[in-house]
Amino acid sequence: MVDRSPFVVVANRLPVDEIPNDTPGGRVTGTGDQQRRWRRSPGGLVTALHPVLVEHHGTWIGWAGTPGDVAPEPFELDGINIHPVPLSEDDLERYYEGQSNATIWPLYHDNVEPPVFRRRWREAYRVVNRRYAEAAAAVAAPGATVWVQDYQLQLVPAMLRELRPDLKIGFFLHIPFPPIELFMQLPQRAEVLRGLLGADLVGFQQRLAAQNFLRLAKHLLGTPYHGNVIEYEGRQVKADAFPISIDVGEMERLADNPLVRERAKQIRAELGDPKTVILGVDRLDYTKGIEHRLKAFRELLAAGKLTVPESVMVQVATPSRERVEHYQALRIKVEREVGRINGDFGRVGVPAVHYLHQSYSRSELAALYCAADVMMVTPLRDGMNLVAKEYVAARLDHGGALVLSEFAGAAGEMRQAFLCNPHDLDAVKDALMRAVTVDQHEARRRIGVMQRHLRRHDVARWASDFLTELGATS
Ligand code: ADQ
Repeated sequence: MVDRSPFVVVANRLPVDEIPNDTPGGRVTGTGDQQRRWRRSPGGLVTALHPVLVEHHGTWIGWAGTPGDVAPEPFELDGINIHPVPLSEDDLERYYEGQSNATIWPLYHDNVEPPVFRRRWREAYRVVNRRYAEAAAAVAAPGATVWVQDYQLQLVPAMLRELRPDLKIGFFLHIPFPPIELFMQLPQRAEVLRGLLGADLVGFQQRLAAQNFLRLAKHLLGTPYHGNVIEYEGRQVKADAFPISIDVGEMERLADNPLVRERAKQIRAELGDPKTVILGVDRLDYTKGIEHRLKAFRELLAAGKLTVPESVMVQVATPSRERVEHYQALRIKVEREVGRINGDFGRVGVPAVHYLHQSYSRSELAALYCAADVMMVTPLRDGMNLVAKEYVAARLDHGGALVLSEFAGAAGEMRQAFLCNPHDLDAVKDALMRAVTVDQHEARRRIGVMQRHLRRHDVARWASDFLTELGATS
């Protein structure tokens, strides 16, 4: 068992992946039948928090990725104490796929798909949130700082405060926070709101989300607020915006690697050296606007404004939440649209859309970014969207153009993108055509401005801004 920690991160998932026992390297835990091998999973959040966790002998609490009633024993990996919490198959179905991803996720993303409400999912959400809160209460040192992450764990702050009033508790929501009218649909609404109000600081991607939260608290619980501070049960709860970012240095290093640059050239060659490569990279999620983007491309081909093989689209759609019904339906719709475009506009050996339902390494993603003339990021609603930031950071050559939805949090910072309303197909087509035809000088200027912004606002700065403000709360 690890010592109690002065800094604890609580997230649905641990920043580790279990790898097969015959894989070389990795951290080995247990012996005999119980032997397991672990590797740190890539990701901006862990990269940003790693130095803080190492410096403060910190602990990360979360699920290790394999369902079961018993979690692996806590262990240390790369200077971080890893504290697994168990999730059974039932928990995954009800708390994770159900309440988190079929109720809260669509509701918080403007109801772009209708949320599903089930009483047994709500109960599971409560039970699992309590499990995470109890784990945090057990490992946090007196007066420790605990940082709870995201929509799966919105009840944890209040549960934890009840168990450990001595702690400093922060919460960050990675997805949008909806306006009052939508939030009010949630059957568990007051409980969720009170859950969040257990924190000293509630962080959001955008100012608008923080405002939604302040107004909601007043509307639902009658709690007054001054500026961005809510008076709640004799405490002060602060709500503020902390737009998340990426590990800019990592993406720049990848993009500068000769192997990645070579791979980017190879990708273009494999695509038949077209004049224009249009790229989409998303989790296969109905919030990402993949269908809308494909439809815009199809209509431009039909109108002869774009032609094959001069223009090709590459759509990478990472498999995601495959057991949730909305996601199964989306996959069918996207694949039907890709088939339709290729049927109408492709030729033997020359498809109009290359569709890849696969996960890629960071270096392959960087190569794709470097190979693309136009990156299309067109979510109907998105907390931030890191792909937009990764693309810009990867373009050390100052090449490329970004088409970006106004409904992505990233649009608040990346004003030099070709912004569009993804619900308006003509606006998407117009933004895509402007990006395809923009003159080189103008394109370079736009990417340059956005890169300078990103270098000053990377994920380490995001983490330190949040933790500094949390430290300053009374
Ligand atoms: P996501 O909805 O998952 O994140 P996003 O911000 O775009 O969306 O992050 C996706 C990440 O996955 C990126 O780092 C991207 O490189 C990676 N990725 C995508 N496709 C991949 C593939 N095929 N193979 C490998 N990696 C792939 C949620 C919110 C966002 C918010 C983030 C962070 O929905 O709005 O920006 O959290 O807060």
